[in-house]
Amino acid sequence: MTRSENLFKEALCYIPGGVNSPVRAYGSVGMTPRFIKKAEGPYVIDEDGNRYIDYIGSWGPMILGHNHPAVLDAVIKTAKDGLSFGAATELEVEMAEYICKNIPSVEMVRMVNSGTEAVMSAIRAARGYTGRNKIIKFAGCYHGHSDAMLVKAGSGVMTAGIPDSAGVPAGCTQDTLTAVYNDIDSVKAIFDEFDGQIAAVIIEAVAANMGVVLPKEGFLKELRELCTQKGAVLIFDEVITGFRLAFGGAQEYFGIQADMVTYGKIIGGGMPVGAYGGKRQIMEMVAPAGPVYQAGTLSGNPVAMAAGLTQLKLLKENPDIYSHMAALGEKLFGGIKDLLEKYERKYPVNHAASLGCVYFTEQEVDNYEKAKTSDTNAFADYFRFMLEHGIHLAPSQFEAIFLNNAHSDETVEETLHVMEEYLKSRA
Ligand code: KE4
Repeated sequence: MTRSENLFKEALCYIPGGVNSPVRAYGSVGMTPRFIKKAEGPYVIDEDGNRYIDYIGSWGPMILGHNHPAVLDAVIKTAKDGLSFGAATELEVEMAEYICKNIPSVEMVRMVNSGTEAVMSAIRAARGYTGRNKIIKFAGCYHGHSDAMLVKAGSGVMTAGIPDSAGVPAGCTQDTLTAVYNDIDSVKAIFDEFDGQIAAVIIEAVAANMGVVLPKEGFLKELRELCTQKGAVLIFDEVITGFRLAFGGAQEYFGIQADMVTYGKIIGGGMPVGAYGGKRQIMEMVAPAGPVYQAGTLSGNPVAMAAGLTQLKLLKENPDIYSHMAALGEKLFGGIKDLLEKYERKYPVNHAASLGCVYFTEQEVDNYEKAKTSDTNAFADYFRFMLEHGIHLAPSQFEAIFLNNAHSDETVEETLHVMEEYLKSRA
């Protein structure tokens, strides 16, 4: 048995499903999950010494590549002064100021410890600010695992085919209404039915938890106008897209300003960090400034702030990182499209900047229902081949390929070579 197999056997005795997050269990691809020992740049190395070109990147945080020396140094240096105080620190102020000065729509921001916590808190603030209860989300979008968001969610919920989730009382989801991604009429219908009751609309401006689905031309603009007209808070969940699609995230990439934004992943540099922010009049509802309660023992942890701030500063000071990743995105996803055409596979490839995916279905995918037509067994076969040939992809059709700045023409060419070997072997 390999070390990964042994470790998984042991893990299954002590951790539900053997993992601390469901998608890591490789459930939908029918393999033993690889236990990763270390990582460097574009690579991860598993416990058996196998090296892979990595396209998970910890699900987005490792945008500079794994173990960037400057981020690592900042963590070590800060840790030497103490790991956590449960008191205010200068680093928290620096992080908050940095985000507010660089993201035009964010006038105030609160740090938390995960994307889930960021979304849960943003929704509570929006409800407190508007005095309304209903929330609109989109089928296939994933906004973390807080009760109210586990309705037609993407990511691991979609991967596991869990209709929603056990343990979530109807009372927690009765105010969560689901619209169809890219269908503005489905949003208008909900606003008409629940006129005056909608506190917020939350969306992934590029949906990256049902595979990758891009907003149709004009969709986000219409959503912005509708929320303004109805007095509903527009929340961009930028846990994935934040500081990835551009330094200013989806708001910059699409030129649309949300009322609130949630962050995670990249702003932590690999450490557990989330944040939510937006207009001052909304954020001043949050305790202790206002009546919306939210708290966290490790929120704004200095070591995590040091990692995140170092990463954000490197991204801002080196804008060519974004053009580099965009070019690699064109090379990788364009190359995959060319190969699929060469081997007469009519699978769509969706991508935006450094995010993308191949759908194992023969129709364009612009929403949840179409994403669900994918042949997940065919995906699993592709995943296994790629992994066995040194390419570490997300173990689910309903996740994204994450490029990072440590990838290169060489790693992309190697990936395309393996992809062609796969297509050739299944021709
Ligand atoms: P976390 O609580 O996992 O930090 O963030 C939740 C979240 C919120 N919003 C969006 C748009 C997200 O993509 C996520 C989490 N992303 C998944 C990847 N699809 C995390 C991977 C996992 O669950 O293990």
